[in-house]
Amino acid sequence: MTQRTLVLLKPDAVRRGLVGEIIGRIERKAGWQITALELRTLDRATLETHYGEHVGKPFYEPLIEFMSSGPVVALVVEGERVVEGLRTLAGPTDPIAAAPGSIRGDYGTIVRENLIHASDSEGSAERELKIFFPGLV
Ligand code: 3AN
Repeated sequence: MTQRTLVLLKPDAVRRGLVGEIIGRIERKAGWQITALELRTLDRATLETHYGEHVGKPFYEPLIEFMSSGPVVALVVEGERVVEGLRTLAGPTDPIAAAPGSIRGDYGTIVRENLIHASDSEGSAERELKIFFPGLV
């Protein structure tokens, strides 16, 4: 089943020079394709739309601050079961609980700075792709 998903390489991944490493892992999955890619600094309005479900949670403000602290790399990835596949590649939210071999498990320590965002369902992917790549058909 071909799908598409939104991936954000967060400011910690860019600052630490892990963009190539992470994109390489995505590229090496057979049949997956990167169909859009951009380095950009996110404004507050974009982040508030993206993270709307977390408004009011204690980690919300620090999350918005962190996500706007430097450029991110936004990507669209397409391919076989790519929504579920990228969540597996990323690992669970808490990098200490994430298995070695996953991106968060290999490179992360704290929950906020967990390197990568990947849409959590096909519905979220469509919603998030409209926010970050509104020109996409
Ligand atoms: P995921 O990115 O694994 O889907 P979400 O959507 O629950 O996780 O959370 C979005 C982002 O909010 C996470 N990637 C992380 O940066 C941050 N976050 C989530 N839960 C916490 C928490 N308990 N403490 C600090 N930051 C958090």
